[in-house]
Amino acid sequence: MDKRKVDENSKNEQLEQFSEDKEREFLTTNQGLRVENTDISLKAGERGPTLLEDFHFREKLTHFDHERIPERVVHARGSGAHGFFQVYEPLTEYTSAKFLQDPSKKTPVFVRFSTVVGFRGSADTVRDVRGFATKFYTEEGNYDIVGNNIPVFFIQDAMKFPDLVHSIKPEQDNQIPQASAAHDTFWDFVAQHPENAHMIMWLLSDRGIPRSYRMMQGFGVNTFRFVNAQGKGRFIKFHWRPMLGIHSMVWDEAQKTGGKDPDFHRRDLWEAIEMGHYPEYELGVQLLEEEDEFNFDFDILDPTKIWPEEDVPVKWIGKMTLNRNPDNFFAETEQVAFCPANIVPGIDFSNDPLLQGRLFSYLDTQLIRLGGPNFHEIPINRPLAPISNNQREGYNRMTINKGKGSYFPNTVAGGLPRPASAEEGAFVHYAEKVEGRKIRARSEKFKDFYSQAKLFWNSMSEPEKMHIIKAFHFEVGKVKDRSIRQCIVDMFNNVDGDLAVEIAKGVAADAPQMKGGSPVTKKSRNVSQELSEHTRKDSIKSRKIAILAADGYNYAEIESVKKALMDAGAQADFISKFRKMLKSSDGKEMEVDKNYEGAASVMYDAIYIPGGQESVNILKMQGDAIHFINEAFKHCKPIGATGDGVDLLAASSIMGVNLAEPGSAVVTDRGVVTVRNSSGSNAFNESFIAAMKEHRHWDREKKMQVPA
Ligand code: HDE
Repeated sequence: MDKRKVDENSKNEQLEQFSEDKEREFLTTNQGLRVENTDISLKAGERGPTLLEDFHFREKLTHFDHERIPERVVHARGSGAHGFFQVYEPLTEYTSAKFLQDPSKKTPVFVRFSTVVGFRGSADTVRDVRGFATKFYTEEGNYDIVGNNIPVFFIQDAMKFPDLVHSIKPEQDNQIPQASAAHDTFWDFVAQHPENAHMIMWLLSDRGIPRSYRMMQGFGVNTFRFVNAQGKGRFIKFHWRPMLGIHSMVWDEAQKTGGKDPDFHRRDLWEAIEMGHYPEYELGVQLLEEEDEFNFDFDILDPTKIWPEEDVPVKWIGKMTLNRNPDNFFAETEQVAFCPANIVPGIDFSNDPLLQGRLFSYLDTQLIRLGGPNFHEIPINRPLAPISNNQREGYNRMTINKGKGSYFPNTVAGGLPRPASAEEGAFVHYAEKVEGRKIRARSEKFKDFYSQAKLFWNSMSEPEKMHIIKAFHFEVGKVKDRSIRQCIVDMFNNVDGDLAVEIAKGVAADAPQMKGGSPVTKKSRNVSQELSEHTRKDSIKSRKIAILAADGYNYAEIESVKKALMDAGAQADFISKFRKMLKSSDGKEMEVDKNYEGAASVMYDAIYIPGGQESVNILKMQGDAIHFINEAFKHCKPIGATGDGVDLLAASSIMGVNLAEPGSAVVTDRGVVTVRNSSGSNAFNESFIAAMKEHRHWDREKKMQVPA
């Protein structure tokens, strides 16, 4: 009988054993000694030298001096959350993994989202791949899906990872730029590795600047296997899709947010969980029969390729809910150690050469980062399944192994612990038949670098294409070496000739001498973020709205709009020049949440301007208010105005958009929703909320530039 049991609360209960919030009355040393003073060091006389004898002073400083551990070599900047995972139906046909059998079972999880390139203190909103790593604390041991928000990778073989990372990190002479790929060494690397082409298309698309960790997909990237109890294996790829849909920022916004609120994604995740808007993601798998391994025009082991969903549909198998913020960032989010080799029976690896290298690298990196081989004993990393083996000692060993048995086989401990059989729950490697010569090579199909890059390009909507071209202009435009810029234009001419011409225009390079391009004409719907069926636009839950007003605003209008937004699960901040009580035209008072110094349009998903003649007249004279509106417009965000508030829009730089006339019904034009007489009117609220569900109104971008 397998006595291992796990439920939704198991991990929290385990963590609780290591948590400390009691016995806090007196300050003590690490030896438990109560101290009488922790502010002034022990000295020989009031003005004399500090004494070595002051053990409390020395302990306090020594501990402080050692507080830092090395940051992750990649994915240093991250944010974590606890939650649980529940499978929709038993997956017995495909896998024997126990946490995928019982829909009533809730398996605890810890997720860490991250950027890749930036240092630990870098901004969240940079253009980058996002990490999406999940640790499932299953009854059979920890299982980790260490994925990204982009389904392919830069390189095909783990051997190249150090080269890739060295090239994209800040340059080695001056450590510039921070958290950015926009520099010579990275694009030099790209130009010399055509296998990057597909990944670059994804990275320069809107996927590289997600609106929120709660609104991005996740992918296992590498090919894995499901193996059922009968030993039948199938190739799989993992997918996560957020229940809030997939949404992004615009580039100008992402850059400004990096300055105004570098913790934007961390705060967003934290606040959503605190408010009870628990982020949810469905887990899916693409399943491929072994007999179909060679039926594709790409190699299914190549991590620079997707399996188009039209060819291999995703089966959605369960849902993850993140419902608890960590208690201590360092103890949990910083010390959590993920590893793609953390596996359970029923799931297995493939020969994907990137994955094979990853299986080695993660454990190796923890040895230095977490200071030795016992990091599995750190509370966040402890499995819920009991650990029992003959590994001993090492830095920071916590477990007190009793008795004399520390080897196998033994007689001194009754021969225990002993290996288990498959029936007893042991992991038995999938008995894949492998033969070959020792060579440094990869299969022929790995060398098709451009077909899927073209598939990606074909699948983009018009706004998405424009964003990608602009991203090339930004990234490659920053490259100083002309020959590298030219190489990039020539490289992407192999993807699409028109794209190459457009890139060349913005980066001081020559258009290709002859327009080239891959002949692929196929599209794949879900590759596009805008057109994807996973991009849901059915809710404004947890979205943030800025209400701009000054003394003399129309109280009734604000109340009506605010209530409608709250009812729909959104939040509103009242913003004005000063943080104070603002008086409405009819003498009511409302407290300002943020002043213009502390708030910016980039922190909000939409803005609303209420009426009130006096308020609008004041705002018209405030550059900050006008800038707020222009910038939100430029970033394609929904803007609503009622009553005299419409006059403020007219006074801004927004042009070419229809605004409501006195007496007219609600007007919605490119996400700008206006009405002149709205007190108590639901029509405005409904239209404004509908505009917000769209997230962004890209049709503004083409012609309507505003100075902001
Ligand atoms: Fe990682 N990666 N990686 N990676 N990776 C690390 O492990 C590595 C790759 C990913 O929140 C490191 O603990 C190699 C692909 C995530 O803690 C390190 C290769 C994917 C995280 C490492 C890859 C990822 C890491 C650094 C190429 C998506 C952060 C710190 C073969 C499927 C996990 C650490 C967290 C972290 C190695 C490529 C995802 C050095 C050698 C592909 C989400 O071990």
